[in-house]
Amino acid sequence: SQQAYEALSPETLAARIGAIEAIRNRIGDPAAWTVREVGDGNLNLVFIVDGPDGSVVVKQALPYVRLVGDSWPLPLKRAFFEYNALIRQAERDPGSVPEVFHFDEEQAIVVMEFLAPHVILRKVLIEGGRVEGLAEMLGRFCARTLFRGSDLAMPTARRKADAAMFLGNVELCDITENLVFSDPYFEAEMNHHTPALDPVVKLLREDIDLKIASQHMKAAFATNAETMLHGDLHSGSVMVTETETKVIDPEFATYGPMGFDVGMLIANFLHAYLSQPGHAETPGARDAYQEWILGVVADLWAAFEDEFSRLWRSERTGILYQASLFEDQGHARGAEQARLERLAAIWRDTLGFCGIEMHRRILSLAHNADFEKIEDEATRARLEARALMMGRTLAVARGEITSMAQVLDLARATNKE
Ligand code: SR1
Ligand code: MG
Repeated sequence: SQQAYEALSPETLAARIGAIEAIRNRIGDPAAWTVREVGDGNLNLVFIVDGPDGSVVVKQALPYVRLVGDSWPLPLKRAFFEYNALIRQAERDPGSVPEVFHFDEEQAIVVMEFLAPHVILRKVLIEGGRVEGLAEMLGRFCARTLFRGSDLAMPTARRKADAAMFLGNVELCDITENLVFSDPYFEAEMNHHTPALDPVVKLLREDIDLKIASQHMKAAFATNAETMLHGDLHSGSVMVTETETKVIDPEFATYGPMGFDVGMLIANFLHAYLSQPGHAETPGARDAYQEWILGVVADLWAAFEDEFSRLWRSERTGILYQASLFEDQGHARGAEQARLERLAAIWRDTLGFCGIEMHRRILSLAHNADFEKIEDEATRARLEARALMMGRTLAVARGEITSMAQVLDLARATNKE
């Protein structure tokens, strides 16, 4: 559009975008649209627009961080990164993300498929709901988008162009670099935590090994431009029905290490697991539900490994570990050994990122409803302390934890402390 940027409102939306054919054709006459603003995230405006023939979601970036206000400006360009990530994710894992119908860079607007009756996964996990195929879809999504966005699969000139473009998402990377990797470990201005956690927080902030681990993970995030990441893959970025899972909100997309997305996702499942005693009513039902969550964590990693391995064997068309290098070793033994070594490196990173994400959602600016919704402060602090201690072990001992069984045992032991 030629008009200078202006934030939409439910009152102005139909007049502002009603003439766009791609939207009109899909949902019908703008004179009959009804518009609701439903954004409850930290950054953007989100509208659901219902027309006579259907509905769409209109997402618009604001020039500042919604959670904080206009004292924290944030570039509109994040809508460009979100749009570009969405179309790549749709190519690399068809059906995994909402379909995009229209993008307007100047107005920072992405118009996309309205997912219904999907709800945010975090809400489902807090309420004890289950989703068929959740782990498999998420594990496959990670493997496909991470593998196919890297030099394992892409023509390297395209990967380099994409890396250069997505590394331009500087301000959102800056949020992650500060809020995730540094703020939890000192008294940063925007931090907040449940007051009864003070002694545990003191312990963590005096922990040299943990500080070093967090900075090693930050170095990996900031400098290892391995693949296109979703960049903010937590349970608030996943929408589900009882049988379907979709991934949304890749505005933090950047080029970074594969373990980042997987680790963040697992951290959020572990928060769902460890916060359950603050939500579930009956211990029997709670125990079974917690075990279901751990099953999701295990199956997610297994699905990631399986799909990554399948792609490794069938789509290794990039400049890395070329098949021709290994041809003289019967049954491509060398390529298989290399695959296992890559997966071991991703696993170690995954644990590191997971531990750090478990900390930042309790100590930094942006928290998780999983714990925030626990009204009784003493209960919340007790459960959050467990998550902090588990996060510490994962981050610091990431090189020694070599199996998922160890992670699950650690979660079960932590849940009893
Ligand atoms: C200021 S933005 C805070 C957090 O919200 C987003 O969802 C990201 O997770 C970010 O770290
Ligand atoms: Mg988001």
